[in-house]
Amino acid sequence: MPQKPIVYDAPTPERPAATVEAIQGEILERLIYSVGKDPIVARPHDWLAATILAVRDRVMDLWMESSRETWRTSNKRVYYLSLEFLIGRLMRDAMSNVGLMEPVQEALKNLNVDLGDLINLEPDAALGNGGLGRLAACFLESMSSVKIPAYGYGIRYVHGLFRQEMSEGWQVELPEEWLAHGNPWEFERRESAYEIGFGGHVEPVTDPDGSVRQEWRPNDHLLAVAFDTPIVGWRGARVNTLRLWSAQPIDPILLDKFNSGDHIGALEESARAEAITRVLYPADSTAAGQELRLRQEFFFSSASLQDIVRRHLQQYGDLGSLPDKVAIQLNDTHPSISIAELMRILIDDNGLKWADAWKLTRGTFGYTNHTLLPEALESWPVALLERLLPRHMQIIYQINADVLAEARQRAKFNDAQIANVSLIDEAGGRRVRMGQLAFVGSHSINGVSALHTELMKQTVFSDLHKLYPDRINNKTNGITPRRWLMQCNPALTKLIGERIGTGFLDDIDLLQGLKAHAEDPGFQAQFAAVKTANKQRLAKLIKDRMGITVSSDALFDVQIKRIHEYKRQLLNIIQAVAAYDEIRAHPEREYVPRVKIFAGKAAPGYWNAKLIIKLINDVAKVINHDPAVRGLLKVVFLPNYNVSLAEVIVPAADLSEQISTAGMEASGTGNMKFMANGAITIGTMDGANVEMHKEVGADNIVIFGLSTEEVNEKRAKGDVPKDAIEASPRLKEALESISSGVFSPDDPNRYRDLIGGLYDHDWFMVARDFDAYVAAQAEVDALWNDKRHWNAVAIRNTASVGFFSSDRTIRQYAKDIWGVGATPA
Ligand code: B1N
Repeated sequence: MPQKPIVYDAPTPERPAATVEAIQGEILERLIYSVGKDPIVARPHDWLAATILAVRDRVMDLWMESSRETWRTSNKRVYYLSLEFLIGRLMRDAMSNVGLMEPVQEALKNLNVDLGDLINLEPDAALGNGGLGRLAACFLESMSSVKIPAYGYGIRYVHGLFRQEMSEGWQVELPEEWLAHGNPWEFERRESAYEIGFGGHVEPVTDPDGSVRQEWRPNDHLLAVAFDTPIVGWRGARVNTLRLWSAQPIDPILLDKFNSGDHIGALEESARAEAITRVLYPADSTAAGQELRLRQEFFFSSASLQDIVRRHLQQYGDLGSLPDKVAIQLNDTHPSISIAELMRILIDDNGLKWADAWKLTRGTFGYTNHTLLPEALESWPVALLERLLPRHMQIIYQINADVLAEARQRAKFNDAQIANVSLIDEAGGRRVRMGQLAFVGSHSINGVSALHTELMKQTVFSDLHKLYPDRINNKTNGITPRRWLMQCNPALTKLIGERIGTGFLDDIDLLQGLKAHAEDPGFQAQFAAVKTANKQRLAKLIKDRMGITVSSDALFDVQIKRIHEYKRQLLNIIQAVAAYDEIRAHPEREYVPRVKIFAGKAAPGYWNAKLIIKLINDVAKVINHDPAVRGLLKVVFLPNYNVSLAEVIVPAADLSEQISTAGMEASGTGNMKFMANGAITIGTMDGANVEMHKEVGADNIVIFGLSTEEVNEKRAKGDVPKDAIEASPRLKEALESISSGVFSPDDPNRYRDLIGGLYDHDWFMVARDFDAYVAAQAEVDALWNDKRHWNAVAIRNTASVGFFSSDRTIRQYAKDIWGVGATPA
């Protein structure tokens, strides 16, 4: 018997104003009644949990109000599907966005607890690898801030991105344990569970009316259970939901096996199911390729789609209005099997006709591409899809047949073009190309910077772009200024407020007002003093963690990001070696004291990336201990880079290294964080650097190196790097010292192949860009020596960051792709 729903429409009980007293009472109440601890014996983790719960209660009020409003107004909802959400800590973000920082701090002080200590105790939610996952986290915060009804959908990995430790300079990966102390932010929703199938076969079934339809009979089932986390926007504008799926067995224990004595076998199903959401794949900008990864992708796509369709039917009762009420954004191709899954749900489960289902599907999906690197473009063997998702494979074949017919008939494509747009890659074992699937199943395909979007049109999607010329559009990435300026740099935020008023907190473009003060010596001195204090904090962290003393008077030169050959940490460290050689060869010259700071993780299977980490550490050991250097140069590799470490490093940076090979970094978002915090960028004309150059002006950024066209030309011509090396004695000397073992006396051949690659092909143009990079660094030195000029440029960077707010990005998605309202800028 279905139960009559209980309708309760009274408002949430009023909560007292957030005074220190009230908050103090609420924290104590949570400590006693939710954590179950007496204040006398409570340990730091208990206080953390109690504080989060008290903050969460206040967020809950807004959360209820937000979801009620969406039901009431029938506004369109946005669903952001992403295999990664690199959120970091949540407590400070939530407190700051709802204006609880001060009362909580005071309340805790009265209870003899330091808020700063608690903040540092909260584990990072590291459910992402790098930029793509962090972008999803910034977008969630912005969607709440500009009042878009939105849900993030992803996976609740038990283990987020691995913890990185160093063993004699080598990266070692250890499991990450963010859930070890429980997670007070999340709500388990046992009632929101969906069955997910794999394998089996497809059967035609005849309906009573005589029509035949396909039915998928999976032979392997498990459950997706929802865990919800509230995401609160700036000034509590709105609270949206991040819904993460956890895999659980349908039968937690197989009793017949247990009873027959097979105690391990009885748990087999449980272990197999839970394996799906156990760990995040640690590959960034490469396709993982294993079956478990495809299972993860389908698992969370299917659960999300079932949830979306259920909610839509519950509210509207029919699926014809799907594109009017639902926008689904695919964060790269990882969730793109969703397109086939929605088709299956519409046709097989709900009886729609193919053509109608296809129209609804395309009207609903948008796809964001984040990389053009060939090794990152996902494709799955047809045989694997046939085995795991036989019905989806059928649907993909049918979609492909339709697209190819259209390409031949309407666009008169030739065979090469047909092969290009086909969803099936026939070269070397048949594979399904997920990029092509995502493209044809979406009404909008966007790149993440102006340059990247142009390159999409010219390269991977050139023929699909010819077939559907109005689909590709650009949405340059952004970062949330709340986390990446206000929260991570409160001193700078305060200073800016004193100078131009606090309006910029709500309208980031008002930062432009700082330009008028860029040359003001008084303001410069204050700006520089904030930077110095941030540098002292980082210097202390470096001392505490690494035992290395660095001076906050030195130029802090920072490259923090995933380790990848195209990002060219190698170029940076070779320049350090060249600078080291020069200091020793010419002790009489004047040098700008520098600290080169690196941090970043390497994919566990990416040998050259791991070797580059080892090289940085080997070089650091030699340079940092050589008295001839006289402290003019230090090299530091900070282990275990994550969001929280970035929040300390970014505000302390003088120089931001954004030096990828032109054409290879889709956007970059670290570049924007540094800009906000008044670091000057040294970078190539790549990704969003191009737009930063435009926004801040050529005089306020140091650009060097080959352009995308020049890189392509050199690659096409088979130009030899040897000439560049022979022409640069500095480079030659540095390369020879590295490859001959000067920095690796214990294993002189360690870097022979790595450096050999530069002589051999130099795919990433390290040798070809070297002299230009050295010249650009000399420009940086000259700027540093003219402190008034330096400070003016730094201030202009902060002043120009407005365009790179993720609020701007999200408003553009809302208007151009999703067709939903947002609060105006
Ligand atoms: O996405 C970021 C961009 O700012 C970066 O330039 C881009 O490199 C990054 C497979 C990726 N692209 N592709 C990935 C991540 C994980 C994975 O398993 C690919 N990450 C990016 C945000 O747009």
